[in-house]
Amino acid sequence: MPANLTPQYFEAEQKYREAKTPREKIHALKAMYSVIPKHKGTEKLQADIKRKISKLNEEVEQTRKTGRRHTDSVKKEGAGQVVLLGPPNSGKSSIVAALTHAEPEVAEYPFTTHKPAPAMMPFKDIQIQLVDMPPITESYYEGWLSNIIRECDLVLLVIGLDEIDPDGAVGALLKHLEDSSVVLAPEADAEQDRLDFRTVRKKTRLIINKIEMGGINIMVSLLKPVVGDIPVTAISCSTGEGLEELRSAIFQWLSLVRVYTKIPGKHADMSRPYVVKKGTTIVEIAGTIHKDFKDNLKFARVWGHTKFEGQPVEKHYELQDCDVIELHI
Ligand SMILES: Nc1nc2c(ncn2[C@@H]2O[C@H](COP(=O)(O)OP(=O)(O)O)[C@@H](O)[C@H]2O)c(=O)[nH]1
Ligand SMILES: [Mg+2]
Repeated sequence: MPANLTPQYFEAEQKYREAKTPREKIHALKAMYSVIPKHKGTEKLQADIKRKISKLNEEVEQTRKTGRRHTDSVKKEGAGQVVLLGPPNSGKSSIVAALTHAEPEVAEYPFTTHKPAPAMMPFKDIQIQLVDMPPITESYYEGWLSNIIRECDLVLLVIGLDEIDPDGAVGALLKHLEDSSVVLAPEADAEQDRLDFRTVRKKTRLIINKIEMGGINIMVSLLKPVVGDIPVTAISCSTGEGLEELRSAIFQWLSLVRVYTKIPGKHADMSRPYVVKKGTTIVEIAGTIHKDFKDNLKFARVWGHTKFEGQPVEKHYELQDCDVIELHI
């Protein structure tokens, strides 16, 4: 029986042939499997793909156990994980040094940072994790970087005003990521659109560093064709300009709200907020506070963004930043 393979299949197969790391190969094989016409004529091929995937999975697992790789993930801590990407010397480590208490190596020679380095950025009463990453250039990219980017909540794409070939450098970076099925975009995919072996879109902001050097407008117009609608923020780690604004912007970009709880008749506990995604409702947060609360929530009162202090709200009230909530079970 003829296989009748489609152009999509051959395209996916081509990607498989080009894939370098086991993870990239698994990814490409999954894509092949998803587009292969499912009928008797392709049964052997389907089985073959599945066999290859499971063999590669074993390989990845083995490497993970023996720990030959740097790391394929950075343990998430705090309210959100933000990954800094860019060509060498753009100022990624300088930003992390300025916004956290970490002391990453900052140097004028490239490739100072060669493994992901997480550090905590304080913002008001919460902490956000920044992950300093090795640089990405046309000729330098390691597949494991994309595994980390895949998991993060926000990407900061950092470029310095002294970059000689900014559109080339950013273009090369985006190309490497796209080859690993990661697309940098103004907004992430909606959760329900995200499929296992589909490309992920990561929410990204372009950070132009070293603005005290001048020439920001030219830089923006050079980068526009490459980054499209990704919004731009300008800073200088040398003068400190824009750094505190960047700190709060990161919180805004993560779309988080801080919520405090209060027991009836007592003062609110302002020591430690719950941090949840914007759009989370009161019944959803009740479920995270205690699993029984979700089903037994009678009503709630809110201090903060409601019209009246302590106003009773319905279960689907969307929490706002700094709301104080009192759950009645
Ligand atoms: N003029 C200027 N130099 C900067 C600024 N931020 C960082 N640098 C310098 O740029 C070089 C590379 O910085 P680094 O943070 O190591 O870049 P990374 O390779 O992206 O981590 C260092 O010499 C820094 O001192 C800035 O705002 N203005
Ligand atoms: Mg660095």
